Amino acid sequence: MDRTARIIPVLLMGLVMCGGVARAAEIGGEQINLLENPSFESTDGGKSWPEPWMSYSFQEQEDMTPAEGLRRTGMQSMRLAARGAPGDFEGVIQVVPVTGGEYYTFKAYLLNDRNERLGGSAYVQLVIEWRDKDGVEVGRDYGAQRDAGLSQTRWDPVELSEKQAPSSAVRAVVGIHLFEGGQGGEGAILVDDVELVKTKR
Ligand SMILES: [Ca+2]
Repeated sequence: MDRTARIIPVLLMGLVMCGGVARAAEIGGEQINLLENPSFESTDGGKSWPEPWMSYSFQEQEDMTPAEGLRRTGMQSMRLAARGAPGDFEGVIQVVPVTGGEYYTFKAYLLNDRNERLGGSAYVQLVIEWRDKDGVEVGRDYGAQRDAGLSQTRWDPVELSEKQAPSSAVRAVVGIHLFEGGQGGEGAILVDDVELVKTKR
C-alpha cells in the first residue's frame, strides 16, 4: 500500500468506518482485548505496515515505523519519532466498535528510545475519541502526558482507566499520539502491547 494512503487528517477520522463486529468483552471472566494486532506485528518480518493500525500526522510528514529489536513482545514494536515541528503531532490509531454507556480501559506500554531519547518539548499521550453513528465526535478522553522522563530500559505501562463511552457513541478511535509541543520535539518513543478492554463499574 502506498504509505501516503494511510495519512488520515484528524478531521477526517470520523469517516473511518469499521466493519468489525463488536466482540464479547468477557469470556469466562477473562477480559478480551478489543484491538486487533495489539503488538504491532507484521506478517512478513516487518516489511509491511502492521494492519489494521493506521497512521496520521497533522502537518508535516509523519515518522512512524515498525521497530525490530526494541520490542516488548513479538518481533517488533511501533516507533514514533519527533520531527522538530513545533505545534505538530502524529499518531497511530485503530477504530473499534463500542457500546454507549459502557466503560473502557485503554492501555499501552511505552519505552524511551535509548538511541534517540525523547526531548525538546515533545510528549506522548493516549487519546480516545468517541464517535456517533454519523462519525461525529461526541467526546474525547486524554491520558497523562509522558515526556523525556520515560524510562529507556523498562517498558512503562500507561493507562486511560474506566472511561465511559457517551450514550450515542458507536465506535472509538483509540490512539497513541506524539505531540511536538511549542518548541518542537526530538528523539523517539516505542509503543507495544496496546489493549482496549470493557471494564465493569
Ligand atoms: Ca510487538
